[in-house]
Amino acid sequence: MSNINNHGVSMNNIELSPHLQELTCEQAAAIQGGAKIQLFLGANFTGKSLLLTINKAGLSKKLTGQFNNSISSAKVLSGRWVLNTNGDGSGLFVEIGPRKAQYPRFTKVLNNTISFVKATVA
Ligand SMILES: [Ca+2]
Repeated sequence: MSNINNHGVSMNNIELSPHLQELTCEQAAAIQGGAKIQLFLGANFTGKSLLLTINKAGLSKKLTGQFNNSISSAKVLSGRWVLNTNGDGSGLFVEIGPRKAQYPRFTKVLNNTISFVKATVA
């Protein structure tokens, strides 16, 4: 976790509020109370959604039922997350976050394929 701030910006569009800029990712997430993500069945944050909260980095959840292989957009509310296409945490993946970031439309290989989510920073 010590090198988290050396990660480059990936596919996200991060907006930092001025009072948070001096905090590390871990500190900011702790203040907000764990890692939170909202997963949507439809693009542009439409359809049924699943709100997940993980309070410890490294913990994960396998998506089941209607949410397995059906996610098309996501909002990271806090923390940093890895989304995988296989239910065992393998396969293609994308790392999103930290903190607030919105992904209105997953790209082709990630759309309707996500089966596993893990908080890498809680
Ligand atoms: Ca899958």
